[in-house]
Amino acid sequence: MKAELKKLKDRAEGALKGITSADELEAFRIKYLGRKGQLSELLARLPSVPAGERPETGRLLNQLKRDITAGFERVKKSLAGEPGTGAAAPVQDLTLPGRRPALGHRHPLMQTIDEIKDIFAQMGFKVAYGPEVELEYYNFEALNIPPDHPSRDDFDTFYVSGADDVLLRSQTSTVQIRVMENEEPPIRIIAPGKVFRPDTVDATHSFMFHQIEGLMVDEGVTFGHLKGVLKLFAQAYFGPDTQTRFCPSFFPFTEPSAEMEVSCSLCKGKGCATCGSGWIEILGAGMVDPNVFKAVGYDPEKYTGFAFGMGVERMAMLKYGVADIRFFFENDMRFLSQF
Ligand code: 2NL
Repeated sequence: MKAELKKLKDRAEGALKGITSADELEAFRIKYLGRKGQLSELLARLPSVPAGERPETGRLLNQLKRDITAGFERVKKSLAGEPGTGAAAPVQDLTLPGRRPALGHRHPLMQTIDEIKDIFAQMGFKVAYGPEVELEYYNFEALNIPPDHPSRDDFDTFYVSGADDVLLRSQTSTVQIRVMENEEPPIRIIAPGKVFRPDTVDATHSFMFHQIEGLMVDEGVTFGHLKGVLKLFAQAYFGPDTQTRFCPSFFPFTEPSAEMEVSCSLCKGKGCATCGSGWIEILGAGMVDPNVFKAVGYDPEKYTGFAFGMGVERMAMLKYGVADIRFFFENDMRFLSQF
């Protein structure tokens, strides 16, 4: 009996060392400490031990039960992560698949801005930024829009309270004026950013949207340069088969002014439900008005330049077939995660 007690002690100690999970620990408890476990089995045989040895054997049995129970408790604590128990470290199953972090990506409008920036970068245009809250001077006067000019109605809004000459910019031309004030030609820049207008929100309008304006100024810049640069841009953005055409238009800051249209990529210019006529207007442009050059201190007899402006939302909607501008601002993951 004594020899069996010793064997049981060794087996239990050995088994405890190999335990790495709560399931294994529970199996150990049932096997050694359970009602039908190996300790109970020996205890049940106590009556058959010769009477002289019985008290001693009983004592040893109780001692063994305490030892095994203590070992069990020690492993239980260490499995629960309690430090300082000297037993096995907290168990980690290295075979479990990892938890993938939820990775985001840039907003589709920022992706569109990046793409357009890259195209113009290839033609030598640098990127310029400026404030979204502007002085009336940069938003209007410097752009040849005097206080009584009717085109102010399209832009006049979102004045900052407490000042009558501070407003949210209605186009990023303000940035280009600031660059021209500080640098001499040659100038080749694009200015992306948020702009604000008094438009009622619908599927194609928003009181806030993103614009990319561009400006090239040097001696001898012509309308031919304007057409060439913008045609190359349209073919890089919409595909090499894209046709372009220029229609007369008006902007206070350019003269002459034009709108550029591209052939519809869906119907190849034949006319369809999306484009109607086969042509889609994508941007406004023109030769910089001499009055703008005078405002920034450039000699309009020496320098000429062209400028253009396009809506980023519109460019993204045309390319990806987005039907409503509001999708860009609702932050619905079902929309955003498609890009
Ligand atoms: C549009 C049209 C345009 C410009 C923006 C510009 C800037 C300077 C001087 C002259 Cl500094 N012009 N910008 C010119 C023509 C059109 O934008 O429809 N934008 C959404």
